[in-house]
Amino acid sequence: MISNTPPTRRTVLKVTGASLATAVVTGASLATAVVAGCLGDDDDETAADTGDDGTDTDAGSNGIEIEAGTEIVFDGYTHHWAGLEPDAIAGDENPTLILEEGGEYTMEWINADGVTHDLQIWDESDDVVDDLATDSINEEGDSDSLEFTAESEMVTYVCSYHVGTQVGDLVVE
Ligand SMILES: [Cu+2]
Repeated sequence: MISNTPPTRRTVLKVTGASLATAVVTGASLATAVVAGCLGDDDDETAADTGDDGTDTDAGSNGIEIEAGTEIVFDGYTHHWAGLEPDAIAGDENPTLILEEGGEYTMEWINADGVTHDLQIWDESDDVVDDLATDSINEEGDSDSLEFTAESEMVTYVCSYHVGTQVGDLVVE
């Protein structure tokens, strides 16, 4: 579809927008990611821009911005965290969450399969941040939650029993 777009004025406008890396992330929509991706085909200048934004574009296509003060809720399954709330993550498996640094959040999980799980927030060394770890729960339907202030060192939310499957990324910015 982008091939129908004259690479003139529109491109200039888009490049201006894309230069705000946060704009891509803020959009957090597939449409934004597609626009950013297509920019790379237009000319060298925009290709360089897109290169800079490569990781942001990926985060934007997968990551979901969550406003401070939001209660985030997951169903905990052995094979993934299933988003329940807010609506933006409903039905998503292990969604990447983009949080506001310094913002207060609640993250709740519900045992959805009767297997033992917990919920922990890890830094890049796979260490628990600020003792943010719930109890282990093996009763289906039981839940626990964490309340925390988003910090940049937080990089994953994970079940310590199923670190290979039940893990999602946190982007704090
Ligand atoms: Cu688990």
